[in-house]
Amino acid sequence: MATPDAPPRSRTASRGSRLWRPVAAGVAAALGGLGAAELVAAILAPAGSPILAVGALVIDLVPGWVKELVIGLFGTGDKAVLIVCVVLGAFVLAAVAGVLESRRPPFGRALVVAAGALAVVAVLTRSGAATFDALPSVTSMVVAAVLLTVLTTRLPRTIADPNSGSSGVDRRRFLASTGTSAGLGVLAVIGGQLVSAGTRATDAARARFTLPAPATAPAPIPPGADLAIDGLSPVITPNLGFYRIDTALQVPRIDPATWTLKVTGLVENEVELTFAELLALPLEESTTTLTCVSNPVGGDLIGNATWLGYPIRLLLARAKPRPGADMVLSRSEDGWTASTPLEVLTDDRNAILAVGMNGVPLPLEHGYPVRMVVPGLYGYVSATKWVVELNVTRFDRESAYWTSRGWTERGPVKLSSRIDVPRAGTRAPAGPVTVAGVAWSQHVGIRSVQVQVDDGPWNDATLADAISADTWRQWSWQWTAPAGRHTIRVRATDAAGLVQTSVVRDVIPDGATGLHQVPVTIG
Ligand SMILES: Nc1nc2c(c(=O)[nH]1)N[C@H]1C(S)=C(S)[C@@H](COP(=O)(O)O)O[C@H]1N2
Ligand SMILES: [Mo]
Repeated sequence: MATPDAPPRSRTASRGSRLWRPVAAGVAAALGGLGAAELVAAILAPAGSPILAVGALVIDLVPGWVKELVIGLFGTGDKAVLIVCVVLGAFVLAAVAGVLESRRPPFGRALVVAAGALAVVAVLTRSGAATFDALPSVTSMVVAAVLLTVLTTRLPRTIADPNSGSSGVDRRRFLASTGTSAGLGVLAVIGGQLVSAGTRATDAARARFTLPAPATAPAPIPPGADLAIDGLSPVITPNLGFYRIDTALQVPRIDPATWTLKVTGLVENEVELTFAELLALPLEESTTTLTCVSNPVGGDLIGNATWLGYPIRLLLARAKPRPGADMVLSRSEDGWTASTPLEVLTDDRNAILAVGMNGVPLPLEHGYPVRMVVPGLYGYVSATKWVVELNVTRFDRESAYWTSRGWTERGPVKLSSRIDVPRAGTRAPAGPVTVAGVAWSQHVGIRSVQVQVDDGPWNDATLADAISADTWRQWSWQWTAPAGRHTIRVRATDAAGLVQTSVVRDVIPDGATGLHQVPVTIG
């Protein structure tokens, strides 16, 4: 009696599993891909999470009433709901991809690639996105496509014929690989969350921390220091536009509550300072232009900021360097080192342990909670970010990260100048053209700037007011431009009378030289 019912029932069952398995394969592939993406995002490209980017894109695209509805229904849980929806959406697509791939390969893979491309678009259309931020999405696309291919080829062949043998082995193999992919994906998501939790905690600590006021009123920046010319670098570089150079693949996340700075080595007294102790010291504000030795002529690896910090010379005075010491090897939390001449850290310049940058706590990528800022030296021998140790030592005993890699032991900044406007390749009508830029020779100062057109005479530029010898100085020159192709060239003279050299040298081993020149077409 039961026999007539059996065939239809088994057909239903097999149709069920026919769908169930490719769906599982698709979802497992998606989990593997998304997990890989979240891990890569957490470690390498925090702005690159495809899930968050697609979520943000959805926020931008959905009509206002949907947003209101979701906020009305879920309140502050709206973001979580959005993320769950994006993930569910990804799973639905993945399920479809699984079925497609098992029936009409390679259409499943094509769908995965299309979804990956959508994620890339979502990531790259976020404001401030860099090309690199696409890495997690591309990773997820590749991982998901590969997993999908592997898993669908492992679908038990017995589905087509439930009565043929060896179904158990196939099924187990399929379940094992699907389960492994899904499980690794989930683990990767969790790993990514753990990694980014560190960043969030540091961000939160930084947000809670208010900078102490400077102990003495800082010298005001003269209003005439900024010529406010369109296209000319502002005299103070905003933190967001400040160049960033370091070897840290992942920005060190330091809990200021546990941060300490140790002064060690050839000293009478080893000193250890906590963050709270540092903040309680009289801090001072000073404006210093930071430059990278890798800055090519005309390059933008230079920025000027107002730093709040404590003079290193006062800390060293407490530690009392022993006779014979001539260098301080500063070390960052991630092991990077810089060797700075002891005399530069003990003379009267504003070499500081900085905690503030342009009125806010140091941004994470600029050294939070504490970095060094030393006027007059390139960053590689002075500007240690995330600093945790000052080891007083000797140049003949120790070398630092870059000085043991072919860069010179001492790195004073070279006198240099740059044309900001007009930009290279500008076309402008004949007549008045404003030529403007910046010139620098930190801790020496700029005396004059001159501009030359083609092989003509050198013309004196107008200088903006100097903030101090430790900062760059804006300049401008009014040019009555005749029609034709021209080359504009700039050179500076420092406060000691040294004229910037026209000899062209590469950045390695101690900084580029040569004159910045800009070709323009007039008429
Ligand atoms: N910990 C650490 N500090 C560092 C570096 C680094 O790689 N690691 N790079 C240095 C170099 S080469 C320069 S030019 C400056 C750049 O500082 P900024 O990224 O704040 O502009 O930081 C210096 N401090
Ligand atoms: Mo640098």
